[in-house]
Amino acid sequence: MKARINPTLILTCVLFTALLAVNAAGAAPTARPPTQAAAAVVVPALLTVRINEVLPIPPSGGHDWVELLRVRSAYTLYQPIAGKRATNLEAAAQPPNSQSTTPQSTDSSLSGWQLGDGDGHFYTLPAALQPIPLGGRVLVCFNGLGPAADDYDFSDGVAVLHTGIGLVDILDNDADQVALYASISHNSQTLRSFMAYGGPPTGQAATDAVTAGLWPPGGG
Ligand SMILES: [Ca+2]
Ligand SMILES: [Ca+2]
Repeated sequence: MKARINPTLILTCVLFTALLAVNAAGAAPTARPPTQAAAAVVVPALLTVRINEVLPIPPSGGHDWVELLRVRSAYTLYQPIAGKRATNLEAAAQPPNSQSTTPQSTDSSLSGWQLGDGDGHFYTLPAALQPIPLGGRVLVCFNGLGPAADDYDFSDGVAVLHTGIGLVDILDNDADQVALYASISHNSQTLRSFMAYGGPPTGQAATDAVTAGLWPPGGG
């Protein structure tokens, strides 16, 4: 099902991605290559969603936004015995002839996840959002238009969400941070991705990010 949406709003959120977005850091998974002494067995991809880009300073008439991306994550088991050595873990994790946007696990719902800044503002991803496919993106626009403007359909690779009137342009222009939790309960176990800009992060999310290994201690 696809909610009604004003194409102009999508354009406002998407148009300036390449020029103005700030790359998120610290959350990208890294797949280790197999060693020569062991054969690699790659477990199919699991849900890994990261903050991909943020726009804290929008162009005139635009609004802050954050883009989430579901990346492919592979766990590699090392066995002493042979098997065909995988040379490309991501490719090996993908079944033959499948599409890159095909969901690979059933735990891909982001419903109830929370995305927030360093000032205690948090947006809860709606239950109506479809499961996010591999390679799929979720664009959260902090524009106050509310869920009536949401696009939950990933058929074009991206769902577009709109915050309510109480969560407009929450990203400070000079310095702020963005945290993505997989629950309304916030701790190092539920923190999925984190980034900060303009200065050192602060508060509980910063502590959680360091504990979770998503941000260096004392990193700014
Ligand atoms: Ca801003
Ligand atoms: Ca803020």
